[in-house]
Amino acid sequence: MVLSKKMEKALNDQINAEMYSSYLYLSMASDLNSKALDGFSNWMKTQAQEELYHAMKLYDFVLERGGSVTLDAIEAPQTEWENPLAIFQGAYKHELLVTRLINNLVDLAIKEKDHATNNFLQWYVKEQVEEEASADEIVQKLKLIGNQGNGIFMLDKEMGARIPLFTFPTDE
Ligand code: OFO
Repeated sequence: MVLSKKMEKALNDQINAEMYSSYLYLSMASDLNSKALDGFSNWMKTQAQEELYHAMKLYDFVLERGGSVTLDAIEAPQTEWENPLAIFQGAYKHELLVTRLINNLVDLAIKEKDHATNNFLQWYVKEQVEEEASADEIVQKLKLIGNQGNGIFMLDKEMGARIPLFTFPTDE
């Protein structure tokens, strides 16, 4: 069964949303870096890589189902935030929005009786539970320790240990 035009458009929109997530997190990573929080920045940069992976998974699925990928402009993200807590609150809020988008896609797949797309999207449903939880966990920790002092130094170290999904040859 080939993708319906409506489903194809909705999946294309989701590719754009995931690319935007990647942009947003890259922008947050840059701001964290300028706040001398290299570990937080590393965590966020890795998150941006994950979003690119989410987009590429959709991209491959659309093509596999005989659809076409039409890339749209990616909105420019915010560039500066007040403090790390504001950044992670923003990331958490953004993930809540992405969960709503994924749920809408599932609703459409069910409405269209497109079982293959519904099955494919379940990976994202599960992933969103993790995405929300990991952003919220950092928000809660930042609320406990505040935006400066020893606590943030320790947490920055912990977040610096997150291993990137991929590295570039120039990194070696
Ligand atoms: Fe793609 O999960 Fe975050 O946005």
